[in-house]
Amino acid sequence: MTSITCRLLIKLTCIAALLLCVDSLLGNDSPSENRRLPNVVFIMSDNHSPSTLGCYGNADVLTPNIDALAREGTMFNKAFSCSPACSPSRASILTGLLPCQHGQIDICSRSINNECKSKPELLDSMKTLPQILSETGYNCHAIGKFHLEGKGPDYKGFSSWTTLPYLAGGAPWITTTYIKNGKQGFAETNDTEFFSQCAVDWIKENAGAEQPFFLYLSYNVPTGYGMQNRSRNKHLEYYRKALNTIFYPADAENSEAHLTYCRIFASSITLMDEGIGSIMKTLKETDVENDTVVVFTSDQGVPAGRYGHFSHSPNFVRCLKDGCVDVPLIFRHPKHVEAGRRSDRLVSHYDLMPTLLSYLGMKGKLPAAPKQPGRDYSAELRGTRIEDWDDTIYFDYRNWERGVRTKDWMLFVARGGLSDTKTATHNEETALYDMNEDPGQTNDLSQRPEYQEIKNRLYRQLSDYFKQHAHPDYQWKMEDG
Ligand SMILES: [Ca+2]
Repeated sequence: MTSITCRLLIKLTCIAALLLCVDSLLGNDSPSENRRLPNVVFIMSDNHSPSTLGCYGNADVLTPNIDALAREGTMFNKAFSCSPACSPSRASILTGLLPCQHGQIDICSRSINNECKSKPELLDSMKTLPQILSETGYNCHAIGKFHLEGKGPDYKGFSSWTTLPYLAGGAPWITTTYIKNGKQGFAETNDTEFFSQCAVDWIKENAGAEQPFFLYLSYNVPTGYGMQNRSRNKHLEYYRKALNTIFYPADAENSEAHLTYCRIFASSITLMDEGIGSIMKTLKETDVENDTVVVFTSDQGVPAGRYGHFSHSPNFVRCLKDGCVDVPLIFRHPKHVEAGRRSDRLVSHYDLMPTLLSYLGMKGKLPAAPKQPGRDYSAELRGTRIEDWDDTIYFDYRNWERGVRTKDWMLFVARGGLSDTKTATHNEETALYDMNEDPGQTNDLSQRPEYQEIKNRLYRQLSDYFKQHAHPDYQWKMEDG
């Protein structure tokens, strides 16, 4: 028997297994109905806080297609990335692990010092969501920004891809240099439109296959204010007329420069939204709309004027506050995910992999090691409020800053100074916020005597958590508080 025949037999066996078990996995009441596991279209924007989406309350930015996803699906009001930077967040989504576990602790090829260097070999040794899905019979395809160190998309579980050069965080935006299955190509089109078209074409080619698919579509917008070239975005003219004040309730002044940034930012979101609309139309036309779970989120947030900062401006900072780590999160799967539901559960990107695997009936496929930080909130997708959910999440940035957030409190600890203070005054610095009284996180209580007890309790909680989870190379010698 040839190796090709062997692979074909294994693939057919996987598909047969999927067909047999799908009804019980999805909780379907009619087990005689012979259906396969659903496709998954995972759509991710770049540097995109929920505040610039209509469904999250923004009245200025046009996002009719993302708003429709929210209307027809379940939306999370309190979803967060565990890092404020692209590469670590993406690695956490793909592995279900904290940066201190998967080793992609900062943006590609950047480090503060030796202790804060990413470990590509560690990331490559971690099992990824597309690897697990492909082993279970899924056809996994990646489009757009990849931005991970180590080996390329094929080693992360994708059988085909059209992405930016793997380490590239951004692009010229007006044209697209891409890597298609290992070979470089060039397109004379705005890359948002290019990636949308790639997704539409790929779905058309694969929707009729027996094999379910996992499409990972990673846009590289809206990214930073003012980064996209304005000449190729057809929506900019609309925002020049319609947007006359900066759209965020920001701490930044309503200057012409900030307004220009906002218009470019908004037009890039609307262009992406238009692409998402064409993808949804394609799912419908290819008759797989009801058999496809669509997930929309972003890799992490962006200040967007909050704290007076605009991403990638000269004053650019990353921090662990809202505006840097808050993300939109929407799931849509007709007749399975409850439509119009809003969940207030506090969830992190590291919860996504266990949730999706559980939703697909593959909870047992979660890797046994390293210790999984993620929790399964798939019941929330089915319309059940999880009463015993622990509304506590953790943050981890470049082995330099860590944080814990509960419903009531948020504590940051940084070695050498917190990012947003910009000054390193001593070896370890903390900030504590009362999330009920000060949801904007402007009043640091960490030095106030009356808050020492809560600060110390959270500090111990944070320290214990990272002792349990961090790779030995990323262990801190945190004091017990
Ligand atoms: Ca990003």
